[in-house]
Amino acid sequence: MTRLRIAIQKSGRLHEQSLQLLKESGLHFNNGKDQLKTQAVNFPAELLFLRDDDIPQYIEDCVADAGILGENVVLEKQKRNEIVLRLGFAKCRLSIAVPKSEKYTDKKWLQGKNIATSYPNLVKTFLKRNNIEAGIHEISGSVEIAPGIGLADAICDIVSSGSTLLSNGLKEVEIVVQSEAVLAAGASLETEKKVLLQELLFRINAVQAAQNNKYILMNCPNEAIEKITSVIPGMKSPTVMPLTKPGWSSLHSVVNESDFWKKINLLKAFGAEGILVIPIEKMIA
Ligand code: PRT
Ligand code: ZN
Repeated sequence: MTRLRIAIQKSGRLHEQSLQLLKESGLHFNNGKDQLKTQAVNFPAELLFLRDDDIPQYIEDCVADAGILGENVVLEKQKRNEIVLRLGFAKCRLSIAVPKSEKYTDKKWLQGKNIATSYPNLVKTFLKRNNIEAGIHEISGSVEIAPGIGLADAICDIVSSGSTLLSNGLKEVEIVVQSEAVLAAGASLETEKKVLLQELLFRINAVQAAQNNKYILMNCPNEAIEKITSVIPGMKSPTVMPLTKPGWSSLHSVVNESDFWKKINLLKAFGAEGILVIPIEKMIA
């Protein structure tokens, strides 16, 4: 039986959310974090637990068919991987940082300097794009201490809140790439695996759409129905049901999470009352 082999991080920042996303997509696994791999009980898939840095090579070598990992790692490793879907979690950026005391005005500051990083390929590309020649000192961890111990003039590392830079006396000066968790897949999957990957993508899309939208219901005077519909048209159109109170209806629709607070005031102004907002589990257009 053909199984889609999906690599996820064994432990670390991406592990929990990767597993959660697959679970919400309806894939159930016999728990297996301590194992190397585990099979889904209700979908032809197998999970491989790996270090995130190893996933691109496993995908290129067809040991894994797909993987969930940081875009930063996919871009750095330059293997035959295709990003098939952005997953919206583990957002961060790969940035260049210099000691706070430095007067950094523009990229020319980097000319002739030494940059410590775990991302030599991405730094190389960035320097080339900006016509800067600088040394790259590749180290695998604790990059942020490099300037302090005299190993480098600047660093290029992952930043999310910025507090690591701050506590090491550094300031972020250039963003090299933005990143988030992505689903990557092999460049030439066999047909049966492609079909399974499409099924997985369909399910993840339904989960993502649901997370971005809310089910909304409210009571409203009948004369407001048209105006409310123009604000929250929903998937096709809202559902309207009469209340036992004459002249009033219950209106049900779907609203995008990001617009919600903007729209709620409008709905109230149109006369909506008793507004309820409910999470959606899956959403298929
Ligand atoms: O063991 P394994 O090799 O699998 O894991 P890892 O230690 O290499 O990776 P891990 O678990 O730290 O990160 C996995 C992925 O999460 C990264 O490749 C990024 O895509 C993403 N991610 C998101 C981050 C961060 N946010 C992040 N803040 N990865 C690392 N950091 C580190 C960063 O290196 C720095 O040390 O956190 C520090 C900065 O954080 P702030 O909040 O202080 O700015
Ligand atoms: Zn790693």
